[in-house]
Amino acid sequence: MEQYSGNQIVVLEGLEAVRKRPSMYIGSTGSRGLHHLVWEILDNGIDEHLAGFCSQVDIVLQKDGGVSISDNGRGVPIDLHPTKKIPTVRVVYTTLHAGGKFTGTVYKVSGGLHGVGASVVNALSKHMIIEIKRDGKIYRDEYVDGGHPITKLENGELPVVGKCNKSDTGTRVTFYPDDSIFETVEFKLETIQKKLKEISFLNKNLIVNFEDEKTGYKKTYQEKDGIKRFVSYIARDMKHIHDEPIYIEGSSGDIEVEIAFQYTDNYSEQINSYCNCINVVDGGTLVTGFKMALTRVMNQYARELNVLKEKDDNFDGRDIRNGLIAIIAIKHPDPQFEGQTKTKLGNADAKTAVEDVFNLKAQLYFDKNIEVLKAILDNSMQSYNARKASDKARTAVLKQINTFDTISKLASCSSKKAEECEVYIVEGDSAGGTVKTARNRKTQAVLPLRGKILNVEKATLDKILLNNEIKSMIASFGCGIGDEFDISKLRFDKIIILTDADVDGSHISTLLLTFFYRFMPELIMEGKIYKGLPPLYRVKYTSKGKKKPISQYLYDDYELQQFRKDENNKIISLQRYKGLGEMDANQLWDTTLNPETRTLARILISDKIEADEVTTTLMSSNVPPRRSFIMEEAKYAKLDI
Ligand code: 0RA
Repeated sequence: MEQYSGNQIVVLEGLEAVRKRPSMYIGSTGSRGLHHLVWEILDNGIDEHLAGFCSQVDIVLQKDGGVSISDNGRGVPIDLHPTKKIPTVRVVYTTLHAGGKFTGTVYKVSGGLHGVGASVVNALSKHMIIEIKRDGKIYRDEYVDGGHPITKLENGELPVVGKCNKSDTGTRVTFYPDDSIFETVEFKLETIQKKLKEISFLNKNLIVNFEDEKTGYKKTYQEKDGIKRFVSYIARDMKHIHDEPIYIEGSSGDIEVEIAFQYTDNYSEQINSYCNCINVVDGGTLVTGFKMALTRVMNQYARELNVLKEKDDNFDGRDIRNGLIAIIAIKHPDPQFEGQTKTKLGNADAKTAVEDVFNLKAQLYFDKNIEVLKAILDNSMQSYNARKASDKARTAVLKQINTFDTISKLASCSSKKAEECEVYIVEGDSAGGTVKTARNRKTQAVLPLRGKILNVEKATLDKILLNNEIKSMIASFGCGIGDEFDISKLRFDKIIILTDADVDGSHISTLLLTFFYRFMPELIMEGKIYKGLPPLYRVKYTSKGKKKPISQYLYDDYELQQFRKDENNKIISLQRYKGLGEMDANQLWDTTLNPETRTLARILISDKIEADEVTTTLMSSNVPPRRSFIMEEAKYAKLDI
């Protein structure tokens, strides 16, 4: 400790705590945590911009591994701190601030969610330099090994290291992340670019310069149209319902509100919200206010323009948000972040502020832009009609389901105890007939499907509910579909798909699994879906030492191959089953239905595939999600007769 000047011991204890448990302050010591350091220092410059004193920030990734972030704000105060008796700047960069900011009096609004404070960055850096331009002078303070100051004070003040123009003010922070703490100290260009782009969208009057000294790459970010451009950017590859994003702004009390939105022909909605430049991922009051105001205003117009007739219901909020891309950005003097991850805004006055601004300004806009308004109302009407159609279809199907016993092709089982019952979904009436004869009537139900079922990959719920095979399944299972699905009502413990072992059969299986996955996914998640595995061959043979010929079923080509290798066996005849229909009831019972001897494969979805799919879906709305099902390793039951 002796190498460091003495009077800092107390404050350094705080920074020691940060070094001991960095993750508590910055989330992780991986790449994410590393970039957090940059965001933290950047935030301070942006706060100075929000306060109205800074028009530019410069970020440089230096050749020597350091990062420097400069702003042309007022410069961090260097005067003697009244209680600590050291320059204020040193207090700022070596004291852990509760909440992290120069809160309250200095800044009206402040980011402060990253909010751990610049001292945390210092604590996690092996070297940090602060340079300040104020009053025509340049000051410099320097720290090593996690915040130990090495600059000698002169009468308690920082030394002046140079001169500048009186009007030239600002702060430059340069830091070198400690490679004994971070798993990586490599900054990612892409991550930084994305952040700087977001910052410039959210601060339309700010100039952001970036330079990577290692590669010579330079870029200036400035988005004079702010969040309006942000919306255009998000919607850049989508088809628009109207040309330009709509932009409105205003304030309510000391809360400033900006909203930009545009409608696309997508079926989803995307609302991103920010409070004091912090992305409030889980929304909260500001999003609620927006949704409520949007619904109210659009329903009002729909009535005025007679888009909705007297007999019609109001638009549902979802009808109105179909295809919507929106950014809501507010500035709040005292944001309250809630939830486990502090990513939801809780201030009730934010809701009223957004509602007030939207009510007033959106109407001013729409009154002047009737064509845009009509296009949006038309879009809402389409969603409204689609929703009504699918509600109607669902109600109709549910009604039919009440009388299903008379219409369904299901051959029921006599037991009503779901835990002992199973249903075989069988391809075609003829195989269905054999299974019906062969089964155990007490516990095994049979549902024959006629030919192929509808491919539901692209169909909407109202379309698929018109399909008879699907209706039979919904009726037979008894647990509803889609939003109203309730697995506790399922009438069977196992749903067993039984198809021929050919191309058609495997196609039917895939269609069934796709249907389950899209409309009754819990059936798969809960492991209720199985594939029955009928044998592919029946072999008659004589074996050394045995007089009588023996019959055996073989379930796949591999088994046949193994069987042929056994020199004790002499094959008399080999039958290949092309379909279930070639087996008689007894054979079918023995090989495929008898729980003691049959082979079933449970259908699961592998995590990896699911993860791939999420990515694909997020990456492009046009690519249908890839899907794949895997079968749990099947236990092969061998059967001698
Ligand atoms: C407190 C008071 C004043 C400026 C700042 C903080 C300030 C902090 C940072 C951090 C990075 N850049 C900054 N720029 C300014 C204002 C003091 C005055 O009245 O001049």
